Amino acid sequence: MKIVALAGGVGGAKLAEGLSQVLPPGDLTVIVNTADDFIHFGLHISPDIDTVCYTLAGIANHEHGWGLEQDTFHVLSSVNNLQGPTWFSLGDRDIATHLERTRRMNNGETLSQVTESFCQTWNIKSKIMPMTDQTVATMVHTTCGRQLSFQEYFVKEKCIPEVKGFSFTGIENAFPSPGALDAIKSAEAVVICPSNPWVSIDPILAVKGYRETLIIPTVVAVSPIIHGKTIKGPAAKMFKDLGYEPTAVAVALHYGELLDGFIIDNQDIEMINDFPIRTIESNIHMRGKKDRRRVAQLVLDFIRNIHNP
Ligand code: FO1
Repeated sequence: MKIVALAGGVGGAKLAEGLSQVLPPGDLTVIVNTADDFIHFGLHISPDIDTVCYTLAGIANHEHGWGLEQDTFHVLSSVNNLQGPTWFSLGDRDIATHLERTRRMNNGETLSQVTESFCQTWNIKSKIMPMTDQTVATMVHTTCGRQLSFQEYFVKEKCIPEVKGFSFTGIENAFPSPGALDAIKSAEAVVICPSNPWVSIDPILAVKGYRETLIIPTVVAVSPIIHGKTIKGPAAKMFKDLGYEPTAVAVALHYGELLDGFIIDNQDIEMINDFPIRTIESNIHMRGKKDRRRVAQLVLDFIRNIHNP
């Protein structure tokens, strides 16, 4: 069963890894948000691409969800001694990824090409592709009138400023990565991972071509909100800041007509009749590898059920 997953960082990576466990090698394509990418110390950092790759390669830091397992922070500590910026924690081995990515991109390789090559090195069997090879940057507009780059908002300011909206700089000149639309057209289904709808999935959908192509396959989403909260990240706070109740229903309404099916947590069972589309409930909290496999299997069974009711 050929599946395309749309993913952001930690939550998306967990389900993508589960899907890679239950699907035959090569049947999974993960299209990853790159609007969190930024240049830091002159290095091209692609946090969500790296989180998805490290997770599928089994080398992600379990505690944080991002970065590499057992990494050290000697470079960051030396930068600190020199009074340089340390708000973004780059591990020593993680820095090698950014150095080599930047070197290759400065030599003319695209982010897709670099990602494909890194995936081969890390022995990742699924296809992981950036949403676009062009530069797109999420800007967070705050109620006090400031405009922050995503990592400034997320890491430096710890998601504290109240949000009034988002914009994606460069989106009008962005195109889907080579092969991304073909993967969607030939997929039996597209899975929207439990990633942040506002800043992980919306940037992907805003790249011209994706939304129109998603009309072709069956599209199912897994709720990133369980019982009014997100497992990780600011999605629930963003819904609140923007004037919505942070619920699984709000997520489904946000995606609207794009969806053919939706999966919510069993803690939200009381709202199961409030959804405008076919919805199932289960335990969707992914604490470890087994959970990711279980939720991925649930997603595939749901898709089969939509295809053969
Ligand atoms: N997130 C943090 O909250 N603090 C950090 O210092 C941090 C460093 C970092 C380094 C490399 C990387 O690939 C990701 C990193 N992240 C960090 C996570 C990242 O900023 C966010 O998870 C994503 O952008 C949101 O999906």
